[in-house]
Amino acid sequence: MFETISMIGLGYIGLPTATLFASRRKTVIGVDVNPHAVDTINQGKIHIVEPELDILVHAAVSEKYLRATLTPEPADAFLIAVPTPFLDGYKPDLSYIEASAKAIAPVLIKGNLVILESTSPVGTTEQLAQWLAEARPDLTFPQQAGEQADVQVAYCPERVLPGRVVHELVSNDRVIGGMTQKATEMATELYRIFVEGALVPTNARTAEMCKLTENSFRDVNIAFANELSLICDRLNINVWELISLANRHPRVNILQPGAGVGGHCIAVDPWFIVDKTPEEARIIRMAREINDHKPEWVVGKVKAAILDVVKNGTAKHIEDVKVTCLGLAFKPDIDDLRESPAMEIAKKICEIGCSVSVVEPNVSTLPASLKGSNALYEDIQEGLQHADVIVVLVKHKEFIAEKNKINMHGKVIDAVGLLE
Ligand code: SAJ
Repeated sequence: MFETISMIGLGYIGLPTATLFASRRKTVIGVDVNPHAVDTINQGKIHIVEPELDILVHAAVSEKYLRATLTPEPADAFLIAVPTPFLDGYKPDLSYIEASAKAIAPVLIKGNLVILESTSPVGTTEQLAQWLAEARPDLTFPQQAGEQADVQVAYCPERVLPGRVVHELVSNDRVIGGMTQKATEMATELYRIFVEGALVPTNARTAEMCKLTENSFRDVNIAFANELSLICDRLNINVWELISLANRHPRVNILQPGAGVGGHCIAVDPWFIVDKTPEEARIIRMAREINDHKPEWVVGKVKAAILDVVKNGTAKHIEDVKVTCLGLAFKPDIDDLRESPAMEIAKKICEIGCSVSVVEPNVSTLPASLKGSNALYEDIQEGLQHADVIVVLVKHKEFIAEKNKINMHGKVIDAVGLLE
């Protein structure tokens, strides 16, 4: 039934998904608005960093199962995996989904299946079907013709972890939320092509909420850990020891406090729930606020440590104090600096006017957003040398290896429990 599959959006989710269909000998047409991505993929290379993906893309392109293009072409199924960021005031921005709907509408034919994969506020799949119907009054869609619709529409979110995308796309269970029973059945058949995990049927709205719920659950739990870290600091208790003790209870499993919550998912998705139900989503909103406040709290600790150094006479002026930031990525052992609380903290430390050294073993130079600041890119040994204050922002394996050395230096503000 599905021989030609079109993937709209060839990013962190779209490209691996397209490639997995291609690896099962389906003809895949990948569509992206970025000419650089399209060219790179057509050369059998990748424009993103993800283990195993380069080999798969190379094979899929050279065997002619995968091809990238800027404009959609007819296919049996269309999957949309485009960004859904938020605008000012945490309002969801659905413009990429709308643009995708308008781009594929002209090539839709009777019997097609359209699947939305992008993380979206509840009701977006219905909105997508509406955009498609407006563009193609000659075809019927689920909101008009239900099971008999010419084009069926479903919501099927991914739940993969960056760094493990290829493996998790195949093995994770997947929620399949059709706007109709027919859409759910068609989407199940489609994903069965490469998914080995369970394909669990539901409706589109529940599937949309399920994705948001998973990431909000994690955000609320991290907020609990971050709040504990503030409470323990005030009460002079070691939060890492406290959590490890409490976690010995058979029904307690507290997550780890950190420098804040970064990435493009957990720090964004809960706002989609808050936006729809602001009065009810109280704990979800507060968790976001607690996690967003954590970088500022860490900066406050650094400021206090700098003043201590000046007061103790180790340095005469603030500009003579060397602060070393260990880690800039949004989580351990990756090179992704976007939406990173560690990065936000490093920038704010630069504004204090002290001398700043940044150590990030996963990148090779000072990141563009720190260029023009007083930050200096150093390796771990240089960074530790003459450091008056060390701020541990990410638990990279390179830092764990130097734990003892870090502990011996100056004043350490350990936001991630590296020294524990
Ligand atoms: N973090 C903590 N403490 C913890 C765990 C994480 O502070 O105990 C921080 C990390 O340092 C990082 C942030 O949270 O800054 C998010 O990292 P993460 O590893 O929890 O998650 P992501 O954003 O890489 O991926 C999440 C995953 N969702 C869940 O675990 C519920 C992934 O499965 C989703 O597919 C992904 O979001 C997504 O695309 O939505």
